[in-house]
Amino acid sequence: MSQTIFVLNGPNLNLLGTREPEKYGHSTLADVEKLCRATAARFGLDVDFRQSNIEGELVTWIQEALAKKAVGLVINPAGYTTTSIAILDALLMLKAPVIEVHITNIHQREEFRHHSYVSKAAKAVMAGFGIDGYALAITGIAGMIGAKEK
Ligand code: CA2
Repeated sequence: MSQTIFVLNGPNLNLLGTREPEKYGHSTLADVEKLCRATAARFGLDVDFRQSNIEGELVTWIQEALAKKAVGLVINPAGYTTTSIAILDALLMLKAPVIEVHITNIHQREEFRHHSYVSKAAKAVMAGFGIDGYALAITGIAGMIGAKEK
């Protein structure tokens, strides 16, 4: 049976690579998806990769990850990081490891970006590695679930 990691991306990340490259780099979200698929494939894992600008849609997808028995979930909640108790509540229902990813180091930025509700449900947080943070998160999940490199 296939083992799937959900990779969810929050608001505005559909525009990655088109604005503020000095902060976020030049890679697009399609590049991030490719990187996630390639990293997961090394461990024989599948990726379900999605982006939404709508909080409730992200909540529904987290519930879907639970229903479909995803082996892990990577989330860059973007602007919902600091506001969304609904996303936190959904993530708290998952038994599978949740990894929070931020492309930038949120702790080096404005004070309002420092507090994350999502961190309460995260096994680990990657911040400041650029898009490599997604690959590191997937490698981390592979280790946590005992998936061996093929
Ligand atoms: O560093 C991250 O990954 C963030 O989650 C990105 C969010 C920001 O609100 C968080 O504080 C940190 C912003 C995502 C904006 O998406 C972009 C759109 C166009 C170009 C670059 C980023």
